[in-house]
Amino acid sequence: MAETITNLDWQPNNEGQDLPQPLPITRKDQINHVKLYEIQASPPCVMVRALLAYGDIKYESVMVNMMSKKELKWSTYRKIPILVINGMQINDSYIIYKELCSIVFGRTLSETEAQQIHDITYGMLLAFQSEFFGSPVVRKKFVRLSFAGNCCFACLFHPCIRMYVGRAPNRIHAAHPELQSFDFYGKRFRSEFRGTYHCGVEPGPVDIMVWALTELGKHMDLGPGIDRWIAACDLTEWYQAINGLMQSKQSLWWEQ
Ligand SMILES: N[C@@H](CCC(=O)N[C@@H](CS)C(=O)NCC(=O)O)C(=O)O
Repeated sequence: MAETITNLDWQPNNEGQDLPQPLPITRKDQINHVKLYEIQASPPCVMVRALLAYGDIKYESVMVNMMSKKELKWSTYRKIPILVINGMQINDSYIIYKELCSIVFGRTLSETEAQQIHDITYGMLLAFQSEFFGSPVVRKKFVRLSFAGNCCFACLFHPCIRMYVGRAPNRIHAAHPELQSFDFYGKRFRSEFRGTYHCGVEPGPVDIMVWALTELGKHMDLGPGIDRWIAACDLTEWYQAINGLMQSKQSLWWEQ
C-alpha cells in the first residue's frame, strides 16, 4: 500500500523531534485530507483521535497490521500513530498532538501548555499504560482489537502477544524509573485547574488528552478503576462536563 506524499518538499520529523519546517496549515478550512495510521486501542492513537473528534476534523483511519506493518511500507518511520495531513507526514503522537492543537484551538500553544502536553505524554500516559496493561482483561481485549481484521493466522499468536504486552509495565518502569502512579498525575492535573477545566471555562489541549485516557479505560472494561480514579482525583465535575461535551462528537470506536 503506498501513501502519496503530495508535498514533495516536505520532510517528516523523527520520533520525539519537532517538525523540521513549520506546518503550512493553521486553520481547519485549509485541511483537504487527513489520514491516521493507527490501531484502535493504542493509547497514543486514542489521544490523537480524541483531538480530531473534539475539533470536528474528519479523517480516514488506516488500521495497521502490527505484525507485517505492510500499510507502512512507504514510510521509514515504522511506529504508529502517523498522521498524513494534506499529503504531509507527521510522526509521533506528541508532535502530532501539538501540531493539531494549533489548528483545533486556532492559536499557538504557550510554552507552559506545550510542556504540560509533554508531561502528560511522558508521565500520565505511561502511568496509565503501566496500570492498564497490568490487567489480564485489558490485555485480552487490547490484543483482540489491535489485531482485528488481520488474517486468522494472527490469532494463533494472540497468547504470545498477550504475554509480551503483559511485560509492558515492567518495561515502562525500567525505562522510566522516576515514573509516579496514575493517581499522582491525576491529582497534579487537578491541582492545575483554572476553572471547570484545566485551562479555564473551555476545555483545552490537556483536558482532551486526559479525557481520552478515561475513555480508553472505559472502553477497555476498566470502568470501575477509572471511576475510582476520577473520584480519588476530585475530577467528577470535570469528567461530567467534558464527557457530556465529547458525547456530541464523532465516536472514537468502530469495533467493540
Ligand atoms: N513516541 C511514539 C511511540 C509510538 C509507539 O511506540 N507506538 C507503538 C504502538 S502503541 C508502536 O508502533 N510499536 C511498534 C514498534 O515499536 O515497532 C508516540 O508517542 O507516537
